[in-house]
Amino acid sequence: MSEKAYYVTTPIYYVTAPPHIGSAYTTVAGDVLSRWHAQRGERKWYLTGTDEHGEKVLRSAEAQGVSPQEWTDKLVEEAWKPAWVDIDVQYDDFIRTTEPRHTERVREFVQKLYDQGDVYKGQYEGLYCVGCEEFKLPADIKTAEDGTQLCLIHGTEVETLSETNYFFKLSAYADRLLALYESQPDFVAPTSARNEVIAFVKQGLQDLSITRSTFDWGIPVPWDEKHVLYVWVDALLNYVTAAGYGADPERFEKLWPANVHLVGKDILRFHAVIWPAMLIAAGLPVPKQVFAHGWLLVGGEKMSKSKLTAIAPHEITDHFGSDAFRYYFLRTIQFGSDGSFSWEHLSAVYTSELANGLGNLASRIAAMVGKYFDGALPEATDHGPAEQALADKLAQTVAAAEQAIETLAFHDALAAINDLVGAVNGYVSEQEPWKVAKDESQRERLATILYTSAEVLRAVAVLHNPTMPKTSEKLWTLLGAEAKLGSLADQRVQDAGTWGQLPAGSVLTKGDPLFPRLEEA
Ligand code: ME8
Repeated sequence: MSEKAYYVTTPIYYVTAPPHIGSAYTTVAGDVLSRWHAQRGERKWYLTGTDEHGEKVLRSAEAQGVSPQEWTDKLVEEAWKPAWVDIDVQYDDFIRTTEPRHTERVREFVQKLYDQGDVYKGQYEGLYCVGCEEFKLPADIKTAEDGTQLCLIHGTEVETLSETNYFFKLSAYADRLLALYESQPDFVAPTSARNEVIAFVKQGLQDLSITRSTFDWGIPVPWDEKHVLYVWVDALLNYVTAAGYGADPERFEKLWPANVHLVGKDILRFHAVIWPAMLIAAGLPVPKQVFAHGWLLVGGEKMSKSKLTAIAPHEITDHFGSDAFRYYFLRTIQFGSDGSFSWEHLSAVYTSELANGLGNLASRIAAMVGKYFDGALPEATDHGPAEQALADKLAQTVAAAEQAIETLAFHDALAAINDLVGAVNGYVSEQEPWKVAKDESQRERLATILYTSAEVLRAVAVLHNPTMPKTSEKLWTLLGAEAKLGSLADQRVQDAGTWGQLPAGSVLTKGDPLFPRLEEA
């Protein structure tokens, strides 16, 4: 393995409670992206994990009356990893910040910054939100009617800290950060996030307190063990420690720099300001991109564990299955914007696009090939303008989907594929194969209609495989494609638009519906 892998990461999540669909949203996006690159035949590496130090996790463990290590061990194994199985996420690595492979490298990293004079001792006086684990600026705070100061994100009261801590000279990196945003224009995406970050850095940066001394649940600071590292410095380093930084140079070279860090917009500044500054200070390359997506909202506010508005992923997958979950969130919310979840909307999209759209089309085609051709796909000997229009549409769809994924516009890619399915449904309605079948002299037309429809479904299976792997496998089986074309995993997205790949003679079988109707589920 010498070639650089496409390396995609999610935030590492605080283990204070089981995951909800907000954390699942980022994790699905990362999984689809990494599977898409695998489907292109590229090497890829998908990292997720858990952020286990800091006051927030400590307090949640204390509330349970257990040690933070016991608490995180239990939640990771019993809640987090199983949730990723529920939504069919295949990560290549799962890092926990309490693992020695992480803590040891983190200590080396900060020692390096200290030795080279980027860290000094000082006094922190200011506000802190434990929910964000963030030192807050006046602009991040709102004042309630009774005068309490509230975090804009959590709506909870911020705390006043007065601590002697070690500081990282973040302010010295503002110019280098601005130069980075200039020379690497895609470093922060989408554009709204980029503009926000640039405006923030242009105001000037304050040095960052990188240690805490009022509790001990964290990585001890190597030169002064009365302090633990600030949880965000610890957490951000997961992206390099998991990739072998300081431990496995060969592996590090194949993975770093990451192609994209997927993050929610709540943690954009950490990733687009503090993180590149830390990397520049250490002489390491910065990631190619930090992409900030929006929030899943409930009643207009960010869904969150602390506000009890959390929905567990399995509540949805139990009824709709993991593929519908994956499809729904990426299809209906523009990646980069906020979106609201509702059961009614999910049911409506499931029924119209999945059950009645793709599912019904596949079963109708398989049923007609069964009925009129004993299940063996006939040859298309009468390929005319209507068929060519679909072949052209397929090629355009592949190009559009590829381009959309390139910019992480999952919603556009899935819209294009859904549109293609709609076009085949329209074609079948217009061509009325069930009527054509009544006329023996029209056998070639009938054969052509069914071949054409099945051939587009062949490509749909490939295009949907990263998003809906279980359904795509079922579709591949329904089409009898494996016998002649090999496994679905070996099909290449970029070749999916080449017409005429599904061989005549493939044996179609109707099987169970791809998407059971909701009343049957
Ligand atoms: O911030 N809508 O962890 P976290 C969309 N440990 N995405 C959401 C969401 C919502 N309602 N709620 C959470 C942390 N997310 C740190 C990260 S990384 C070095 C350390 C997603 O458990 C979104 O990706 O609070 C958000 O950025 C992340 O979960 C925050 O997870």
